[in-house]
Amino acid sequence: MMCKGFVLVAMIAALCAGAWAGTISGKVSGMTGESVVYVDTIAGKTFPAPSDHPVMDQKGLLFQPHILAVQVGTTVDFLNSDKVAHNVFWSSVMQGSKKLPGKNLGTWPTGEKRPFKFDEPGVAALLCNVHPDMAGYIVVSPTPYFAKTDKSGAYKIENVPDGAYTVVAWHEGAKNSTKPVTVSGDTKADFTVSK
Ligand SMILES: [Cu+2]
Repeated sequence: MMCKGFVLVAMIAALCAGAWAGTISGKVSGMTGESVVYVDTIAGKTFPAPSDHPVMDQKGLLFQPHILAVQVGTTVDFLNSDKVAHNVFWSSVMQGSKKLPGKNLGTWPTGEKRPFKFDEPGVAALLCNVHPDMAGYIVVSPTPYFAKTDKSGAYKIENVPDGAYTVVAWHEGAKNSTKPVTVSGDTKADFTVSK
């Protein structure tokens, strides 16, 4: 009796989980390389800031990774793994066409890292004033529902509650591509980006 009851509860739980949690997957095409796809701000919803600190490294005279996607509220640790001093600055944070102030974190030697908390969604184009060729991006998603594509443009965002959203595809040097997506279980959304 108890055993049957447990099985029933487990089945209901499994059915409910299937109905509530979906994925958004698809492909970003039009320009080559990685993009970031994220669910835009959801009216009336906020999310607790993540406690993990992803690292943006400066290594081999490159920002690594070239593109780092994080949820709003995340503290990023900027690390210098090179033998030379590096600087980190961004001249603005772009929210679509809206420009928020930038930041200069300063210049520091090998092995040291400096944290910075990204409190606003948007995109920070990272530069180093010691090495003008260095460039990287922090893409700050307003929601926890985001993913970086692979090099072919394929992406998958997991654990998105069923519902209607605006989904944005960001690509370096392109205009944002935005579309409404209604998530119900496994949902497909493809994007085309252009300059
Ligand atoms: Cu540098």
